[in-house]
Amino acid sequence: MSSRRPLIGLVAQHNSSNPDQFFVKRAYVQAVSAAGGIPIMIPPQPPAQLEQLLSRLQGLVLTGGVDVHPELYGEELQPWCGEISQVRDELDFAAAAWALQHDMPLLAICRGIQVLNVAFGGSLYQDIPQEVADAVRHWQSDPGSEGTHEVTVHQGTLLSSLVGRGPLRTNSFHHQGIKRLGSGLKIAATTPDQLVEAVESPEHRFVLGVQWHPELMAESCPAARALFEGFVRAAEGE
Ligand SMILES: [Mn+2]
Repeated sequence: MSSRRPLIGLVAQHNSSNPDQFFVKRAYVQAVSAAGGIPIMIPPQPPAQLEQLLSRLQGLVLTGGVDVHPELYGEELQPWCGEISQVRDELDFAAAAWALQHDMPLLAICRGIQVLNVAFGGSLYQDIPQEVADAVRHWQSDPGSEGTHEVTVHQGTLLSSLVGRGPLRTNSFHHQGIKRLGSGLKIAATTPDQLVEAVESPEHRFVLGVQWHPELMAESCPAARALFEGFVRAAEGE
């Protein structure tokens, strides 16, 4: 670990049902700190100011949260789409675009992988139980520290270099998922129902999205820790 820890931006979470609050869940903060980074919350702010803030960071985490508005991937809003925050959408897509343009290490978690996919021109299922036949259970009632479905890690990927090639047991708290893969993204992991659970961008130094929540498993699972450690190492190389 370098003596000067990299600054890692955590995109603030926001729910339209509680619009006066920006927040970041504790587990993201703890996982980034434990991996050697300094976590900083990035709230919404004017675009030029946001860019100034991002330019001082060494890595970006797209955190979990509410659903992406389907108009951002060219589809009609369906009744089974969940809560949406326009404030959150604007912040996430602006921050993601900046990170991709400047090749800043980016770790995209849950909602984050969905934002990443849409930023690359892909689309989403608005509700997996409605739109995917024979899907495995992607919304668990067990605690987030426990894995409930198996994920196949594709060989020759950044993900496999971090966690190994064997299958992972991951938690699952999502009702949406990747439908059409964004152009330029590579699939790094799938569930037995063929849902995409991880993507990465080979054009960038470190752009990785996972559909599960490694921050909730970081204390108990070495493979979850390895994602944050690899990400912070990449940020140290900035
Ligand atoms: Mn899942």
